[in-house]
Amino acid sequence: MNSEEEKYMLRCIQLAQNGLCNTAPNPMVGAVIVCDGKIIGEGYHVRCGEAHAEVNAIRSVKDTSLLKRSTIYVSLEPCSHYGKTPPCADLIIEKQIPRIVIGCRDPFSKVAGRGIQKLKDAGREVIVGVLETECRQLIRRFITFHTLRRPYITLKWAESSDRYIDYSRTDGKPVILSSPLTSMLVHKKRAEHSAILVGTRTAELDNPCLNVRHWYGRSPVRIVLDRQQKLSPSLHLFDGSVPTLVFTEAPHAPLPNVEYLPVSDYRRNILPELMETLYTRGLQSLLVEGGSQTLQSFIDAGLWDEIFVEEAPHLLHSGVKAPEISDGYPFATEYSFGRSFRHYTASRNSQ
Ligand code: AOF
Ligand code: ZN
Repeated sequence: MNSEEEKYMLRCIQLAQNGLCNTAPNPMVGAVIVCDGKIIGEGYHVRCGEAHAEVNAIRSVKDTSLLKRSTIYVSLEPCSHYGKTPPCADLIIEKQIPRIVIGCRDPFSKVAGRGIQKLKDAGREVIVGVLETECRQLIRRFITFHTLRRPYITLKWAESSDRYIDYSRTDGKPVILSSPLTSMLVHKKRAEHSAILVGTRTAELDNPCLNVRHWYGRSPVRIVLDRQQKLSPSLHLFDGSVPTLVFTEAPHAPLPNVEYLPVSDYRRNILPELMETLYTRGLQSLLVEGGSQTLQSFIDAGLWDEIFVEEAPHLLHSGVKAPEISDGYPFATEYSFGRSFRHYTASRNSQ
């Protein structure tokens, strides 16, 4: 640990992570209030629509007379606008907190530096950029959404040790490569995303539910590509239990909780149109679960931010080849739930 400031900022990040799964489309944010080298208040943004981190941290302080000589640490620039809640910068000014240490700037166009300016204009000492990389990493989905105007994209698949994917069928039966424990991990990932997508073939052959069952959390909006209306309305995806979007040229008869989005020209690449729709709908993150062709189209278009590949200890010898990531792309190997995962991170996220 390099400094006192980094220590408190790390605590902000820890607190913020409690909001994982509940803050989207808002970012996860944590705040700590320090007086005379002691933490006197802590808070984080619990859920979208509710109080921001700074508000919860200030509320938690017992002796409010101490605020006048405290420092507030916050992982994200305090907001300056009226959204679902009033501006945090105004509250900090009103409570006469003299010093503000910020992890990173807010990329949201209604804030984007105005929170910092407001605090400086009120004569407060403002320090920006403590553990900046870590604070940006914490809200990478939010940053990608607001700067690239598309959801943060995670691709995920399981492959055999000879690089066939789990949807391969040698005798007409599905081959299950994930273990019960790694399925839990998949459900955890689902709960962390706003939307989940599969291609036509996977929807048809696997009949997945794509909901969160083996973990705590909300099920993401389901998205299926079905250009030529091949899919049967009796599939789990159309059971109405979770909002579902279908990208198609030929809508089915209406089904409850299923929305059909027309694709304008079937020869064209569907992905830019898909990105635009998800952006307009405020769906901040997308998990793509297959199949191989759909995953490959995201890779080829450069539309991904993270990739998780579960390596199963099976040999399949034949089937559908796993997607290819260009040679020499760096990855880290992670061990979770007794299995090995290759984790690729697109370099643009560290910029
Ligand atoms: C902060 N502290 O804890 C969070 C911030 O609609 P609202 O009022 O909830 O505002 C949402 C925006 O506020 C969000 O897009 C982001 O720019 C900022 N989030 N700001 O000062 C927080 N969660
Ligand atoms: Zn705020």
